[in-house]
Amino acid sequence: VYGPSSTPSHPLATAPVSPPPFSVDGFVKEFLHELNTNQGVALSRSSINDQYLALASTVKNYLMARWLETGRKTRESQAKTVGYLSAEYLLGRQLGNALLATDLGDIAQRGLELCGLDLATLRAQEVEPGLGNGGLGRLAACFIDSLATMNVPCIGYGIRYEYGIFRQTFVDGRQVEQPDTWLALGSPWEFPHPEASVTVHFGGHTEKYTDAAGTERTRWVPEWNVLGVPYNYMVPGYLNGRVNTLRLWSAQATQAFDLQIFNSGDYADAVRAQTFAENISKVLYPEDSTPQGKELRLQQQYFFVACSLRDFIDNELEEGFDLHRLPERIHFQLNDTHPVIAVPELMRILVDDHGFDWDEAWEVTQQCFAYTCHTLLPEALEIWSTELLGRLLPRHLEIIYQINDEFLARVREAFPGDELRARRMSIIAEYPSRGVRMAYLATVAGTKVNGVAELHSQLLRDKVLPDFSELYPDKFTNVTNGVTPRRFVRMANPKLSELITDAIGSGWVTDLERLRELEPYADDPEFREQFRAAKAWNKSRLTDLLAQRDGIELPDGHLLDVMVKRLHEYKRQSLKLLHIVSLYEQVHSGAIAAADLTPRTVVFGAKAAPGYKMAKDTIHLINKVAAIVNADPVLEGRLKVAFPANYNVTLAEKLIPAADLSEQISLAGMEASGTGNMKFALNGALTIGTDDGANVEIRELVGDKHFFLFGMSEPEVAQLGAQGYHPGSYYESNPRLKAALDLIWSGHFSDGDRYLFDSVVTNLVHNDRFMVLADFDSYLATQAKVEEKYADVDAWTRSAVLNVARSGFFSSDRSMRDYLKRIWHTQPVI
Ligand code: CRA
Repeated sequence: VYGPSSTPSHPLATAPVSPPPFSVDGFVKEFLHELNTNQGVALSRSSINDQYLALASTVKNYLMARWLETGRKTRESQAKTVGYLSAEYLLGRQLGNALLATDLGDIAQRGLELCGLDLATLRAQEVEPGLGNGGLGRLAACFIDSLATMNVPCIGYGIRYEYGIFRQTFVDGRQVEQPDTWLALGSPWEFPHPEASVTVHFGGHTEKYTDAAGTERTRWVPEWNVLGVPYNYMVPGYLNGRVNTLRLWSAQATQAFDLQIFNSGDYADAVRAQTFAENISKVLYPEDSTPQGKELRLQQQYFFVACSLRDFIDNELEEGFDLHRLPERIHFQLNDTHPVIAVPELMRILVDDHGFDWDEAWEVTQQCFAYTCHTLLPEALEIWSTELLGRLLPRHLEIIYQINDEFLARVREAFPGDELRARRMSIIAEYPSRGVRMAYLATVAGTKVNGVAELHSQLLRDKVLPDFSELYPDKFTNVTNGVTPRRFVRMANPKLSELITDAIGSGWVTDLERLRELEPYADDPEFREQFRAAKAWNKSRLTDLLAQRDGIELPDGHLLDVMVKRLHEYKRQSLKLLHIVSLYEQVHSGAIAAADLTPRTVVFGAKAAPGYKMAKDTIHLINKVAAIVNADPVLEGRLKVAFPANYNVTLAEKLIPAADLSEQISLAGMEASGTGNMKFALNGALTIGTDDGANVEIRELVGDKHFFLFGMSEPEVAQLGAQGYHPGSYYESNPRLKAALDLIWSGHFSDGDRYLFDSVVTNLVHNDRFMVLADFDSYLATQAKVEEKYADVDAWTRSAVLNVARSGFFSSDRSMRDYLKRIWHTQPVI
C-alpha cells in the first residue's frame, strides 16, 4: 500500500512536486548542496568522482518532479502501456543525454565554470552501463528514448547485471576480457526499491488438487526462490517533460531461504545460498546472436520476466482490476526469444493464481504479447531442452505442452493428413534432442511477429517460419529498425547539428524526415565547405581521444574507413582484412606504387564472444596485420590500421561522426538489419555495403549514386549455395586473392609462424560458410570506386550531404510509430 495513512493537512504535502530553480545561480546552489549533503565533501576537497556524482544528482533532482508527474498522469489516464521485455539495454552514458533532454547543458557548463570546474571532465568520469552485447541491446535503448520523447507510456523491463559486457583489452594482439565493474564508483542514475521486491520461484514439482468449487486444478510446489529487487532508471523524453521508467531487476537471496539453512546450523552453507541466488543477475552473457543454452541463462530469463509480470499486475493496475481486461492496459513486446518464457508465466498466473479457466486465460494471453525476431542464423534461435526446462520450471513445461497440443490440433484441422507439417511446426522439437522452440512458442502466442528490416521480414516469412506465415498470414509484419537522433546526431555530432539547425531550424531532432529540407544545400558550395569543416572537427576530436585513450595516432587527411560491430564470421571482418593485406601485398610485390594509394586509415572496433575461437583468432590476426602495416616505412602516410580496444557506445559517439566510409559488408541474407549502418549515414559517411538487412533500404533512400553496393544479392547467395560453393576455386583462379591468403599463410604477419593463423585461412579456403572469397573481387573493385570518388572532394561531400538529408526514415521515432500503428495500437498521453 502506497501513500500516507491519513489525509495530509499541510498545503505543501498535496501540492504538485515542482522542479528546482534552474538559473545559473540556482544550479550552483543546488550543485553545491548535493556535493555537501550527498557526497559529504566541500568543493575544495572534492574528487572528480564526487563532482560528477553531485552533478548527476542535480540533474536528477531537476527531472524528479517530471518523473513523478508522468507516473501520476499515466495512472490517471489508464492508457495502454508498452511493456518492453528485453534481457539487454545498452544504454551508454546517462549524463549527456539527461542534460540534452532537459536543456540544462549550457546552464550546467556556466555554473560549473563559476565553481572552477569543467563539464567535459565530469562527463568523462561516467562509466557507461554496458548491459547489452550489441545491436539488440542498443535498439532497446533507442526505443525507450523514442517512446518517452513521443509521450507514449512505456516501462522497459530488464536485468540489472552487476557486470555488463566485459572490458576488452589486447595482450600481444589477443583479446583478453576484464570484468566490467560499472557500479564500482557509484551509480547515481538508479533508484533501488527493496520494499517492492518480488519473490520468484524455481524447481520442485506440480500437483493436482480440487478447489473449493470442486474444480480440478494444478499447483506448482517450487523448491527454491530468490528475491527480485527493482532498480528504477529515468528515461527522459527530449524537451517534453515526460520521464518514463526503465525497471531493472537484481537478484537477492530471500530471508526464508537463508533462515532454513541457518537453522540447520551451517553458516557457510547459508552464505553459499546467498551467493547462489545473487548469481542470477551477476553477469551478462557475452554472446551476441549465439546463445549457449546455459542453465543460468534460463534462470535469468525467467527471473526478470516473472518479476516484470508480477510488478505490472500488482503495482501498475488499480486494486481489484479485472484481469480479463489486461490487454486493454498492456502490450508486452518480446525482444527476441529471451523473454518468451513470459507466455507460460502469464498463463500460470491467470489459471493457477487467479482461477481463470484455460480458454479464457489463453484468450487474454494471446492479446498481450507480440514478438520481434532479430536474426536469421539458425543457431541463434533458442531451443531449451525439456529436461532443463522441466527441472527448473515444471509447471511452465506442462503449460507449454498443453499450448502445443491445442496448437497442433489446429494445424491438423487446417491441413488434414499432413503429419509432416504438424511435426515441422511443433513447438517441441524432437531431434537432435527434445527441446522447446522458443521462436515457435512466441509466434503461436503473439498478436504479431515482426522482422527488423524489409528483407529480413521477407526472409523470416519465406525461409525461417514459412509454415507459420501460411497458417497465420496476418500475424507477420515488418518494422525496420531505427536509431535515436538525440544521442547519435544531436549529442554525438554538435557541429553537424548546428549546421543543420542553422539551415532548416531545430525541428529535425524530433521529426527527422525534415532532414529532407537539406537536399538543396548539397549543391551549395558554402554549405559543403561548412559540412567538411564539421567532419574535420569530428576527426580532430577523435584524434585527441584515441591518442589519449589508446596511444593511437591518427594521421591527418586520410580517408577514415570504419568497421565497428561485434566480431562475427557472418559480418565478414575477414573480408576487410583481406582488402588491407592485399593492398600491402600489391605494394610490396610492385603491382602498385605506394604513392598511388589513396591515403586511408582503417579503424576496427569489435568484441568477440569469449568462447568464439574463430572470432578471437580474427581479432588477433587484425592486430598482427596492423602492427606490420603500421611499422612499414613504405606505407607510411598511405595506409594505417587502428584497432582501439573495448569498442562501446561511448567510443561510437566519437567514432561515427568522424567516419568517411562505413563498412556494412555482411553476406547478403545474414544481417537482420544493422543499426550502425543507419548511424553512419545520418552522420554523413558513405556506405560500402552488400544488399543485406537495412542496407537495402538505405541504398533505396539515398540513391545508388550515393552508396557503394557490391557483392552477391541474397538470391544469388542462395543459388550459389544450392549449386555447391567451392571457395578453393576462387583461391586458385584469382591471383590477387591467392597472394593475399598465401602471405598470411606464410607466417609473414606471425613472426614466421605458419600455424598461428592456419585455422582462419584454412577455413576461408576450404569452408567459408559466409562466402568471403566469392565477394572478394567485387569488394575490391568497389573500393576502387570509393577511391575515385573520394578524390573528387565536391562530389564526395555532395553525396555525404545527401546521405544525411535522405536518412530521416531511420529515426527510432519512426520505428515506434510503426509499432504503435501495426502492433501495439496505443497512443501518446499528453
Ligand atoms: N546481433 C542483428 O544481428 C540487428 C539487431 C537489432 C541482431 C542485427 O542485424 O540490427 O539484432 N540480432 O535488431 C540479434 O541480437 C539475437 O539476435 C544483433 O544485434
